[in-house]
Amino acid sequence: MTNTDSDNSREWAAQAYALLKKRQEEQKQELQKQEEQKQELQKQEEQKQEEQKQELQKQEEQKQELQKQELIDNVSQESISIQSKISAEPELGEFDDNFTWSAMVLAAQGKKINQISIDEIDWLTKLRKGLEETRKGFVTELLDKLGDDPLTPESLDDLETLLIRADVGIDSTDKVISSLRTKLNEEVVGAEEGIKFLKQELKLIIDKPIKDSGIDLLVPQKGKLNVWLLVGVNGVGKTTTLGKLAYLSSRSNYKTLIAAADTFRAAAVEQLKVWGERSNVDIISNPSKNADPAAVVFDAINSAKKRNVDLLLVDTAGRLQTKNNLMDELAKIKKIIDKKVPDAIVESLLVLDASQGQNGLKQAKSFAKSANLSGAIITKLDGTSRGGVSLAVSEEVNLPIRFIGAGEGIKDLKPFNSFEFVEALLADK
Ligand SMILES: Nc1nc2c(ncn2[C@@H]2O[C@H](COP(=O)(O)OP(=O)(O)OP(=O)(O)O)[C@@H](O)[C@H]2O)c(=O)[nH]1
Ligand SMILES: [Mg+2]
Repeated sequence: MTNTDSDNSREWAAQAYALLKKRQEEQKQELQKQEEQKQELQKQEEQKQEEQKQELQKQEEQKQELQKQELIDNVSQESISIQSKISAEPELGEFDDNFTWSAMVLAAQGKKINQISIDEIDWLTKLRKGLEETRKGFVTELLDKLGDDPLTPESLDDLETLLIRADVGIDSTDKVISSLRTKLNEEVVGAEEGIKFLKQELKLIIDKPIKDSGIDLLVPQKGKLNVWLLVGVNGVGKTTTLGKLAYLSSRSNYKTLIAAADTFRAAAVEQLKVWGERSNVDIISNPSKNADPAAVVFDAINSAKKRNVDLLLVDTAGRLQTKNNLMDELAKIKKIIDKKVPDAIVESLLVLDASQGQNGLKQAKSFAKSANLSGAIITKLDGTSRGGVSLAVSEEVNLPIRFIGAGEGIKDLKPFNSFEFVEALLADK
């Protein structure tokens, strides 16, 4: 964005802010009314639960019974903590630098004032804040080094080091640096122009696998069963991401169903239930211990067919006894889907934790070899200094990034937008 663009956009942002503020005040009154009703209902529910609990306690005679109760308490405590993470609604913050930057990014994509929402501003603010750590060791240092002087071969060496340090990966870094070198040989490149060129180059890298896939934005195809498998090693955010996807999908009026195919971890189904309730999506699970994940998927497909489901989201285990088991299990799940619904549109989405940097990239490569992946979802972009790994995933594993997550809330996942990502990665503050 140039200076003149910035001035116009600031004015634009101020108008947008005033409009959103007014809209929010009206909504607040309505929300307060709803909140009071909700609290009243909750009070009644709590009373009912308290009565039920007392009744249950009376029946507890044996020690075994007491232990069972303890287990239930543990699970519901976990549920409460997940519930509190996922229910935060965005509020219009101050008219500050965050707002202005977010509004400018929206304006640069052709959005009109009355088309923007607090949700979008909130998301972009989160993304920019989330990538702050990555930027700190990168853009800030780069701008300091460049000053207002034109780029030199030495500043390209500095840039090379900084890109590698931000986990952008060797291949992507080589590509960007050699394009810049060619440009430098042809003309004088000022600092601002250099950054603009860098943004373009990074965007090209991220966009390539997306373009190659022929699908710009991954959405369920209507009239067919779409099955999205969420795969990845343990703890990367598969279940959380699935919960956020269920919310996005049901809110966009796709008939959605969840298959709880992580039968390895005991609390996985309970964790999913909380997300399912929050997004109003049903879950197919098998309560028996060590149930076969492929059998859960089998049941879920039957149910999805009966209910005319658009999107079936499948949660899978991240940890099994060995890595081979994990791959075998995924293959078995795939086989069941192919056999039962050969015309289903299947997406195998690798969930990657950005904070794992190059380690995550290694995981991606080994999954890509055996799991026939069709896309990636990058999570935990909030507060990591390794956000650059997204570029390495695009360049070195050739996977289109489909969604990104930057927080534990239900709304903290959005379809991937390469323009917004690169703007946030190279924002100048
Ligand atoms: N900060 C942050 N935390 C996240 C994000 N996504 C997930 N988490 C957290 O990461 C932790 C692990 O998330 P899960 O969704 O349980 O991960 P998983 O891959 O399903 O884990 P397993 O089922 O054990 O393999 C939880 O504490 C989540 O709240 C994110 O985008 N940002
Ligand atoms: Mg999980």
